[in-house]
Amino acid sequence: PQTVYLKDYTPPAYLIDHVELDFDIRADGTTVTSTLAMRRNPVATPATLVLDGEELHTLSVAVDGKPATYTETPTSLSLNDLPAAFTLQTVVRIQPDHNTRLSGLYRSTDGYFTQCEAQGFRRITWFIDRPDVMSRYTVTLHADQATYPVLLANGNPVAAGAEADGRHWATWEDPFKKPAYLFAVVAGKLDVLRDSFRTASGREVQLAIYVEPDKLDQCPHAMDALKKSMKWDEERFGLECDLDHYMIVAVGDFNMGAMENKGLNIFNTKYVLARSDVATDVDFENIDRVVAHEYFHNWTGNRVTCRDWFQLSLKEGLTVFRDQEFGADLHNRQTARIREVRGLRAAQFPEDAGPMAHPIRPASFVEINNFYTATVYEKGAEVIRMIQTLIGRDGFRAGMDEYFRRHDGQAVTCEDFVAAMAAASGFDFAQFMRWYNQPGTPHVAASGSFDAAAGRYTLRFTQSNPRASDAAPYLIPVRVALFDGEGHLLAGSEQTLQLTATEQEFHIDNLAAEPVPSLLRDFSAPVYLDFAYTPEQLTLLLAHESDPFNAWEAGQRLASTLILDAARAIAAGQSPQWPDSFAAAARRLLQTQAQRGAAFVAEALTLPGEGTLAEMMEVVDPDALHAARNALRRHLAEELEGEFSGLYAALAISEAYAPTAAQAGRRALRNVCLGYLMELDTDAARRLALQQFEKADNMTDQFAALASLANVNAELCPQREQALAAFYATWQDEALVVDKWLAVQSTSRRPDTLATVKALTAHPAFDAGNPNKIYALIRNFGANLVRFNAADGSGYAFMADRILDLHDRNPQVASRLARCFDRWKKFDDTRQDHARAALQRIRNHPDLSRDVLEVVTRSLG
Ligand code: HT7
Ligand code: ZN
Repeated sequence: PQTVYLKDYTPPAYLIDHVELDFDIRADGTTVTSTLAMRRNPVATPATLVLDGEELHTLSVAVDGKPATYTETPTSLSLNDLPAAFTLQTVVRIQPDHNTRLSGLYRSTDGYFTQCEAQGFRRITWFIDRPDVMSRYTVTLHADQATYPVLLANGNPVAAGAEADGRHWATWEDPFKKPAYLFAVVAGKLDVLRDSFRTASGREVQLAIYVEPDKLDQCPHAMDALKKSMKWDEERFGLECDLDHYMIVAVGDFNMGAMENKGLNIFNTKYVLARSDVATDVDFENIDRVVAHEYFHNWTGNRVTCRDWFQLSLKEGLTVFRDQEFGADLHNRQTARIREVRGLRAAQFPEDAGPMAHPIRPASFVEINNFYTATVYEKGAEVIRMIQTLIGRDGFRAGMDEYFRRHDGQAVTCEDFVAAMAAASGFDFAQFMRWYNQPGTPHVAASGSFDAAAGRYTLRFTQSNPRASDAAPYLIPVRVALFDGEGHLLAGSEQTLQLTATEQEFHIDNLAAEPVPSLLRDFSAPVYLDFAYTPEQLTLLLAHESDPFNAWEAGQRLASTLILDAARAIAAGQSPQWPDSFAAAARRLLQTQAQRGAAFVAEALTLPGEGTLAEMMEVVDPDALHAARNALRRHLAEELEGEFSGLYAALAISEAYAPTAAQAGRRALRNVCLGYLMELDTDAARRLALQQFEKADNMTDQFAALASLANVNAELCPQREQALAAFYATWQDEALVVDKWLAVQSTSRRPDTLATVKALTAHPAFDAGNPNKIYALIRNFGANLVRFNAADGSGYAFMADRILDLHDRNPQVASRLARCFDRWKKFDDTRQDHARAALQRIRNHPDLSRDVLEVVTRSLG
């Protein structure tokens, strides 16, 4: 397969001013008639017109109304000798009912849906399918009226009517120019929840959420989130909705989370449907964030879009940053930041250290779908956050204003964005641009020394990039503060240091005694930071640091050291040792929950994940690591049983369920307590979990109880069997809850998890064509460090089978599964041999999809 390079970008030879599309949707196929008003691009060198297409059956091609001569390959249609401006009409037949890739126009249970980002539009009609070709669209849909009563497209409805044979039609017009990836149509039998929003300038926007029949009672939260997002964007960034109609359509078959098509967002049901008995607090919060994310794209992505797909982080990093800020304002800023960093360390840091490492703006790709990654999204958001840290919130807002003033209606590059920020703030971002172009997570080693005579504290920093040893030094903002030995913040010590060189030092004067430095507060840069903290210093920061992130971070550092030491001991056949000080610090944390907030304490008591810890090991021993982490959990449970039981009782909520930050925090901490009590492996704890499972009036508590029971590895655990069976019996008709049931089994610690997962692939609950089911059961198993990386290679072999089973049917999802192998080279030789064999078996498969081939080739490389 061909590699595409950023350096080869050239402007399109032709532009398309207007697109008229007619969809004749029938059971045996859809006929798409496309009429394009085209002209030569004045800034491009004249060339053959090459249109993109995939799985299209061409019926006719005409230029200015006359049949045209053209050359067709499976993926291109070329025409020569064209006038400067002309109308190109093509008629194609497509088969959405057989489109299992869920890209282009495809069938799902309740009708027809589209997904065009990144390159799905070419699966609908011949087109110049690239984001810098922006056009106005008029779209007409024809379909059977009884089966598909709802006909939607981007923009505004302009006309509709009935046709012969019980069919009907509707025409939509989008007043905004857009790239083809933002195109969408829907034809289905759907219920709708309607509302409206009055913008700051007084325009009325009609809002609608379309869902499968009988799910309207699960829509109000998403509608609420939409209205909150619209208001927030006006208040924080002065950005108003430009549309008359803003529609969200939920579909159960969807490769990713949601899609920001102009005025017609299409969402995975997972990010729309919620009711307290079927969705957890985390689900509610995710819905807020994803609804906001897609809405925010209307400005950062749609009004100003990407010049080419290498610039993907231009819209995604910025929009993730915006949805993070919205989520922090709406819920809990402290824990939002902690969770963002937890997620970054679990997914992006390993990616940046593995075979798929790439800068937030990649220099090349084989398949663009492989670059919708944690790096482009989450590290991209961290890069935007660093810009805000460097120029301040007001400077950042001024930069955003300048960005829209310069580029509204254009397809631009990351340089354009940063140039607007520089112009508005006067800050020099030349060195900062390296964050866009270099892969890998920088390592920053810091050390401190105190000159008592001079009252001077010196902080020394060295930065390196193990993934790219030739990488030039980054501009790294490091937020710091100093504390005295009693944990008091030293007045005036809070500042943002700018690291710019490989080695650098900073002096802080007028100090009476050696301070305790708190470095990288609020996680001010996406780096690994090493500092030889003593356990006492970390305990002090955990108890006293006023920056919640760094207080949490101190606890994570303490726990990581203990777990990694314990893993080494276990591997050497010894018992782990736990200092009394750790349980004592945890006890103090529990005692301060009223002041510090339950949500914070819940996060602080959650140990670093196995994946994050594995990154810190030279050679990963998943069994020892798993045993060590669980042993520390058990140690805390034994030491703090009384506290956990007491808090569990005290945190019960008597008022009606609401997914508020306050209630969610209490539930989170209460369920952390339950989780620790379950580590005791007692019948009393299991009965408590079963009681919570049975009595819960909300999914958060029911699911937390189920998850803890699902881990029980006793010969006989009636509570476990009872809860799993009851959960499925109750929720088998709620697809998203069934996903939870699958996930809780595939993430289980139990040694028989692979056998369970295999058995579940044959269960009626599983559907090998549905991405949500595949992610719930198969990808979650791939993230189960100890079970996926079983020493006998059985996890790898199973995953290879699933990938080969799926690669042709849905390459995007298969390719995401292939990413489960990313870190295979960090394991011992035996595991590596098994993983290599599995990867080679995949790679050697004839006609392997481009998506999977790219991932597997890089992995083996
Ligand atoms: N911009 C959207 C990306 C997306 C996507 C990409 C490839 C394949 C399927 C997809 N579905 C959605 C989502 C977002 O970031 O808002
Ligand atoms: Zn996005």
